[in-house]
Amino acid sequence: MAIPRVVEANFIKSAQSLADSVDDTISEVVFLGRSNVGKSSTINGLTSRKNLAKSSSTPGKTQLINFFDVRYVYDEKDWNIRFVDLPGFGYAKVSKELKEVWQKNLVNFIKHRVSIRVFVHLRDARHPNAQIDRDVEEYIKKFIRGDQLYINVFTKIDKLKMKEKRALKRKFPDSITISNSKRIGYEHIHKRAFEHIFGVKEWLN
Ligand SMILES: Nc1nc2c(ncn2[C@@H]2O[C@H](COP(=O)(O)OP(=O)(O)OP(=O)(O)O)[C@@H](O)[C@H]2O)c(=O)[nH]1
Ligand SMILES: [Mg+2]
Repeated sequence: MAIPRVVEANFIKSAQSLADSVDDTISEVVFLGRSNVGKSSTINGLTSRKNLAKSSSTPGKTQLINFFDVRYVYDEKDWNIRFVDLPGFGYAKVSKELKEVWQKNLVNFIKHRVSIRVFVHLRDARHPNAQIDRDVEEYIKKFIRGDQLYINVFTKIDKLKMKEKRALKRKFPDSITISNSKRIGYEHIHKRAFEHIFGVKEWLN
């Protein structure tokens, strides 16, 4: 089955808050989740670019809102989407004051940015019931608009045993599971986002 293919991805800008973000004319997919869950790695994996978004084993690597323009080709046509890499929530190693400013900017962005069409909530497959993630899911679902989609994506699936994978799928049947180290699962994110944003109903063979 033909799936949308990323042919180009470019970093556009880092912003501190909604106010200094880029224009809001392109549909956006935002990647949010706890610090170190793999947000930046997932953007790199989806775009097949090693260092497009800066990833690191040290939590708190991404400190700003980063915008990337992504061009897909599907059905011999170009389709444009913007990916947004966000700082992780729950990162504690900065001053309390700085942490509060970050969280305020982040919350304001996800609530009021009109061009967000898809929320990709990345969660660590090893800790599927983390309280902070449950709180974030509940929080987003309180203000999500009718034209926005929320998806649970479990990262680091390579760390699970077969039996654990099956249990995770049973508990979260609508979720997507991926591994950035094994580079698996990306087609499900591409398809789900694309279907929602562009209203694709049937996929080409
Ligand atoms: N085994 C495994 N490691 C992963 C996976 N995804 C990311 N990592 C590793 O996890 C660490 C954090 O990845 P990042 O992509 O920087 O995480 P982030 O969510 O962007 O982190 P912050 O920017 O700090 O919020 C890095 O060492 C990655 O190599 C995965 O699917 N499997
Ligand atoms: Mg990051």
